[in-house]
Amino acid sequence: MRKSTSVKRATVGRKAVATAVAAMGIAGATVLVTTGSAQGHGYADSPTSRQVHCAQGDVTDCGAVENEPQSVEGPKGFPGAGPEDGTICAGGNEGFAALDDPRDGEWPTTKLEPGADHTFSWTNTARHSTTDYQYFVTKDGWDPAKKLTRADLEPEPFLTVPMDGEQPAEKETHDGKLPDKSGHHLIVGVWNVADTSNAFYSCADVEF
Ligand SMILES: [Cu+2]
Repeated sequence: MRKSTSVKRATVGRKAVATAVAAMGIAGATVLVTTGSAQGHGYADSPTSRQVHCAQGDVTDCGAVENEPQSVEGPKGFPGAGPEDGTICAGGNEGFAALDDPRDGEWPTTKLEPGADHTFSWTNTARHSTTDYQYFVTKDGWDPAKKLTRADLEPEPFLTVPMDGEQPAEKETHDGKLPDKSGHHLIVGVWNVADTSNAFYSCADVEF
């Protein structure tokens, strides 16, 4: 199910790493104080996640995540463990609480065809040894004007990509099928790191 990375994309990815590392020199101290976690290291960009909208500036007043969309890291084990309800999109980080603010349901959405093939992608600025990637979707009747809770999500991920401890690519892609849904939903991407107790969380607003 995994797609190989083209040379061109890998080059772009490497440039992004250099930029992120440079930015971390400035922001690193703040990161350690606010989250206590290691500098971090990846985000979902297809479908477009909330942290990408914030980093690109098409959504404003997001706070710290605008400069470090790759740092939305929290405890792994979702949904049994992991970030608490209402803090899922921020990976439980108070400093990134803007990601859980429902903004009256006005987050920009990516238009998707229900049940269609989709290439999910992540930009990884540190290529942690990985257990798997998982993708969850909200249940029918989810209210986009409320903060996300576990009970809002279908209990099983609609896509799991096992990695067996492998390192992901800088531009990691997963071919899968979209869930058969209609209307505004949230897709929650979870990157479960193999050799730490953490995972990375990315919420994407979509319109089927
Ligand atoms: Cu990291």
